[in-house]
Amino acid sequence: MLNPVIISVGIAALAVFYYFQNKDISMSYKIEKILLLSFEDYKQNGWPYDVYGPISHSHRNMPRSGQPLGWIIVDTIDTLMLTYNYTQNDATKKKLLKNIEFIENWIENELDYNMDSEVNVFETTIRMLGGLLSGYYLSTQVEVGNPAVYFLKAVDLADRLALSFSNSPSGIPYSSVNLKTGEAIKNHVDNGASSTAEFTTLQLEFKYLASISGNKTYWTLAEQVYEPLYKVNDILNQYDGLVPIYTLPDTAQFWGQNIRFGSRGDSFYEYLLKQYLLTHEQTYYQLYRSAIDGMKKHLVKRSYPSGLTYIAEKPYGLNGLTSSKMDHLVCFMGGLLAMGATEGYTIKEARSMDFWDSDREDDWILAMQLTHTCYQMYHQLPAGLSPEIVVFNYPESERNQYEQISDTERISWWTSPTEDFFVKPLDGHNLQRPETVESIMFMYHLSNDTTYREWGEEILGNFEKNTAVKRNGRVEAYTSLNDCMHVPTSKRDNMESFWLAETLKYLYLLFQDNVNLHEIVFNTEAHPFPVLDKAKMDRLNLTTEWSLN
Ligand code: DMJ
Repeated sequence: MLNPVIISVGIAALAVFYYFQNKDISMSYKIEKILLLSFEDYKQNGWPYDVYGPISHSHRNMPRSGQPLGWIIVDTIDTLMLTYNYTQNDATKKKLLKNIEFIENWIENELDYNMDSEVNVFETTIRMLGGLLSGYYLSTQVEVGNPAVYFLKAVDLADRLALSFSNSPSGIPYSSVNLKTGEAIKNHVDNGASSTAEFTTLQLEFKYLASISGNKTYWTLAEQVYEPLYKVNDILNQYDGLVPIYTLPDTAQFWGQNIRFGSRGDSFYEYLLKQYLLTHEQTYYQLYRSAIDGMKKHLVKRSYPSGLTYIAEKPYGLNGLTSSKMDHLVCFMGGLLAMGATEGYTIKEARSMDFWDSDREDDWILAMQLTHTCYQMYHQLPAGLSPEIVVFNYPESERNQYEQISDTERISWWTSPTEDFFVKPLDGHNLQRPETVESIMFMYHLSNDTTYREWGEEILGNFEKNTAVKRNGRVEAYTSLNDCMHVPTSKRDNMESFWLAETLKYLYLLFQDNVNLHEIVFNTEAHPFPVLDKAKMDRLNLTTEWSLN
């Protein structure tokens, strides 16, 4: 006879299981609706322009030629494909299919990169080349889309972007290129210096393209930036693996000493690890390791009074004063550290693997702490959404180590309820950025800890409540905010392409169950590429072509 206690425990467990399963399905459905609403509003009122204001329906293109680059369109295609693959709702699937076909037709027949305009090489690579390449990859996987459309357009664009490397004596590309004439153009300000994160965030895209096209030149070009950069500046000895945010492309020398994981520094670190994850080249794990060790030594700090962990800045070099400012952009680091520690396996699996060591254990703990801090940057704000930049509080006894915050200045800053951080009046805006939900998505799948889904649900709810554009009481779109410190929120008339490419994609993936993080690598704009096949790399002779010795 069955024991009645066992039967009731079994029923209770089943009820809990169904509750959570249904909850995740309803979260998925909610995100699908937000995605379709955001995209279809753009399609109706902003198509095919690069910049779109969902409040006024204003729109414009970025290049001076006036032609569209496909900024929002190409950035969005793979989010639609992924959602098409996962959705369990037939009506949603049909709508997604219609939109995917509409976009694909436009890319094939209208999008023309032969435009007499100067574009930023980094932004165009991560968003447009990245979007086309993941469109190619997913259309070979999910039974929707024609891979040839994406592949041919990707090759055409990459060949134009590759000309940015042509004038530079050091091998580091200039920051812009004219897509028609091929003229490589230096940054017009900052003494012509390129952002260090920009020319070190092309490698995933160019290496993946080399592997699918069989053309090794893409690989060689993208990789050639590292040897001069590391050797000319002696990064491992002089900078403990860290890098200032500007580099002069002609000489490969750093320009200035400002070191940070926020804007212009961020994805330098991201692509060291992600190259290793994509290609398994050991050199890049070693460079990543030295950067993370340098970060722990010089930049990881705790706030006062609660001890929130954050990554500080060194605006005057490693021996100068510390700035306790942190950009929201830095919030990708929780997910990156977690992926670096586990290589995409769950923490339980990773801890029993040969590669596991005390550095990785320490990286994992830091990943949890940083993700918690970034969640607090949402949770403590009146709008429940993070501002662009926060400044962390430090104890009076450590004042001499930090750039000083004067008491008179501080009076005009917003103070968080726990007093751990402040927001300056001009830094309170929210641009629908992805970095925190990106880390939350990685942490959930690598730990299976449902707390991360709860945080994601809270953040999504706040986007819904506080960024919705309403007309006659009906939600028509979602937009950026002028500030997160006051509710009702003051809206800013711009929808960023990464709202569709990244923020909604990462939120959606947070609530899916089959996300295999050791078979794909997301580029810095959340476009997924498959881990490269070793045998194919050997066949095409795709290997690391430099060393530090
Ligand atoms: C995106 O374009 C990319 O994630 C980039 O690496 C950093 N900034 C934005 C999103 O915030």
